[in-house]
Amino acid sequence: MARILLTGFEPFGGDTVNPSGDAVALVADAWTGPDELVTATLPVSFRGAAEQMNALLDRHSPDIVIATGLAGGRSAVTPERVAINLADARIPDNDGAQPVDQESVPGGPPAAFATLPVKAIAGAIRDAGIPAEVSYSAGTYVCNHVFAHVMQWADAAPGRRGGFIHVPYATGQGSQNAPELPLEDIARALRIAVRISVDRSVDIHVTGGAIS
Ligand code: PCA
Repeated sequence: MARILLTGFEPFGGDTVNPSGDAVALVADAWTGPDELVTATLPVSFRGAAEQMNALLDRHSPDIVIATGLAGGRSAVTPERVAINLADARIPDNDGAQPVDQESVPGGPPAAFATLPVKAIAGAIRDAGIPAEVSYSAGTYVCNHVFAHVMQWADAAPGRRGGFIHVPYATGQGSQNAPELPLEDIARALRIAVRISVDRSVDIHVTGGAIS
């Protein structure tokens, strides 16, 4: 039996809702096991989110961590392939902090790959009729920052795996004609991501990648 930590985020940047936190709550409500699921909603704060994530990792010692957040404007559920060690905030976080060109993990490597089977996850979500694709940039804001911390933890000991999934706005929540998905589909996609991550530690060998 695996223990999975699944997190979402609070609203930020003028939004009153964040589909990542809402979808994680739906997954938690309907979870039937047998694997153990721990969920949390993180603050959109560089300092607070990293501190809370590190505390959750210490407290629960999960086998697998899947952190999730909103990428408003994306039309698909996007498992992220790589975390970069860079915090460069276009807007202040919810605490008013706005780091520029700082390392997320001081002294850490410039980048770290997710150790979730991102191609298999994207494929399985698409098979369920929900748009999904692997992404090669989680940005340089709080999501990437948390992702970098998750990967520092995951890469520090054998048997730990981690990654990040960005989700679109949920229906009725997108601003300025931004693409949206039903919240229940986002939750379904996250359930699939958990299942695939538990079932396979090695990704499928299929072509992928992006030109830009
Ligand atoms: N999305 C932001 C931070 C919190 C969230 O849900 C991001 O992509 O960095």
